[in-house]
Amino acid sequence: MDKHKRKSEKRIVMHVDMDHFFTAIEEREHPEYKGQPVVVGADPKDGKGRGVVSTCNYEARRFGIKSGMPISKAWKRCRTAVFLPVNYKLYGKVASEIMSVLRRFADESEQFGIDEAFLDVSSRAGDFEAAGRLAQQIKKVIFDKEKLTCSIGIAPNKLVAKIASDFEKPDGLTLVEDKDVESFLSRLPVSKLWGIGKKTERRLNEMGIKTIGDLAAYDMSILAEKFGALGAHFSQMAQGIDRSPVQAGWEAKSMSRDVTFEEDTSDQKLVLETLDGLCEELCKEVRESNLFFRTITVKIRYKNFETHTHSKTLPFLTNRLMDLQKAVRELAQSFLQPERKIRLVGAKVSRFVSGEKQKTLICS
Ligand code: TTP
Ligand code: MG
Repeated sequence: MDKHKRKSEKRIVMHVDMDHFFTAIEEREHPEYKGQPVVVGADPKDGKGRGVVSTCNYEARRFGIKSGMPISKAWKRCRTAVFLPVNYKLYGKVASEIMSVLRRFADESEQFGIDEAFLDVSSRAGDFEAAGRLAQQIKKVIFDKEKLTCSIGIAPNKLVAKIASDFEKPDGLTLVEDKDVESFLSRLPVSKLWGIGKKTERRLNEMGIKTIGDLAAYDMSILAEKFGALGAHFSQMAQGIDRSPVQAGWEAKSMSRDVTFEEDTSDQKLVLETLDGLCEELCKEVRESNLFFRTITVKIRYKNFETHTHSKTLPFLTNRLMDLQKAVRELAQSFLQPERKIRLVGAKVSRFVSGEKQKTLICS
């Protein structure tokens, strides 16, 4: 009992995140690109290209290029960059090799995105010093095996570990022990916290809350008044409190595909058929990963860049194309307006469970 209690009080969680993942793999495969700005994403077509940047290396980031930016804008910022198409198959293969290495180093592991994972190393490491040594070892094994660097954050929970892994990127290692959580978080902007996006950040800034320290010190009852149940959650996060477990079986947080049309379109048939195609690609990826999903999201970006998403959670887990296409078409119908031209459509699946876990769910 005592032992249990100690263990749950003193958690040591690592967050491992690969550095500029897609472009790092491209540089590894093509050493001649090293040192040059490299961008992976849609075809820039001399500034006329549609679609977005998936990622870029740190040399390209110096020109202000970043993930999600229109590829035409990236091209204007650095015309001499090496622009490459996305090679999902290769990146997926490298990611699964890295994940299998990481699993060996953890009591529990949880893949959280294509290039990131949480590792619970509480009993493996015992204390932060040993966890630091373990992290160095992980970095070395990944580099020796894959010739890729990663950044690691070590903290008492997932929330702080994830912020820590981003703190000294690239090739970083940041340890935040229990006693340092408050001072580590206090000067960082509130946008570093999970779920605080641009809109919420603006609202908080208007209330005079800029840093996580400001948020931690803010009157909880006012936060609850302004943000409802989320208010208390924000306050907890700001104090560095997060009890969510590192949970094996819940693999990548989501898988998505999107397409930017060559020309903005109001052709509803084309939009729906394009979504059908995206569903096929997604389903293939989900099945190859031995996963099942429940939540489906459709994204539509209109000509003026106004972007809407609609989601639906099914009452069952599935990986059937039919279920996905039906849900996606239903969700898309609510966006389609004959007079509005569409620039981009996307489909995403989330709330995964792995095939292994699905079996236990069915049996139990
Ligand atoms: P990230 O880990 O967010 O980014 P990164 O690894 O490229 O760079 P960093 O060193 O800052 O971690 O995402 C992992 C991969 O996911 C990234 O290489 C490309 C892909 N990705 C997209 O395709 N679109 C996006 O908007 C983002 C953020 C990532
Ligand atoms: Mg990364």
